[in-house]
Amino acid sequence: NQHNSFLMWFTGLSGSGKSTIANVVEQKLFQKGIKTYTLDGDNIRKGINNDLTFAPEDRTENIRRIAEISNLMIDAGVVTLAAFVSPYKKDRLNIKNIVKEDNFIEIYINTSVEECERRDVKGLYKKARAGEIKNMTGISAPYEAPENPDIEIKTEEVSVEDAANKIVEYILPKLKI
Ligand code: GGZ
Repeated sequence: NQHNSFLMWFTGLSGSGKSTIANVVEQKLFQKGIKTYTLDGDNIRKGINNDLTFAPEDRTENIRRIAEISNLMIDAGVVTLAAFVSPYKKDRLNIKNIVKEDNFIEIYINTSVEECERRDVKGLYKKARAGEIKNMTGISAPYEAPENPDIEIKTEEVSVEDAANKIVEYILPKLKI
């Protein structure tokens, strides 16, 4: 009952659906008896990275630390999911210098900024428009979309369930259970 472990990295705008899809993927892997853990803003930015802002250099450091933590989790045999905006191409590339490239799966949750702003689950886009939040990705800070992600999910066209199934089908052969 040993399996490979690796890092599934979800990138996309705030409100794009990264955590929602990651959580369903995790449920499906749990049903198969696979040990997983999800890193996201809730457990990282409120904890170990609570010293970091959304300025570009702090986002870079945020992603670097998350990659190092993910590397430890992989070492421990855990299939790791990470859901972070991670808007800079160079920061995402750097993950592959920390986690072995073969162990890194990039999943682009592609939701337009118009749709994220329409959903505005946390009211952050509204605050950004009002100038109450600086450096809001998609509004006042850039998002550099992946050019060659391993998986791309267009959430305006695909259901959460179908997206999660697509991701699970992609990774099952890599698990080599
Ligand atoms: C982007 C922000 C910002 C700004 C607060 N820009 O939808 P959420 O709330 O839960 O996800 C977003 C989260 C982004 O943190 P990350 O660690 O993923 O960002 S990065 O990878 O770029 O370091 C959003 C909230 O924090 N949030 N301010 N200005 N998202």
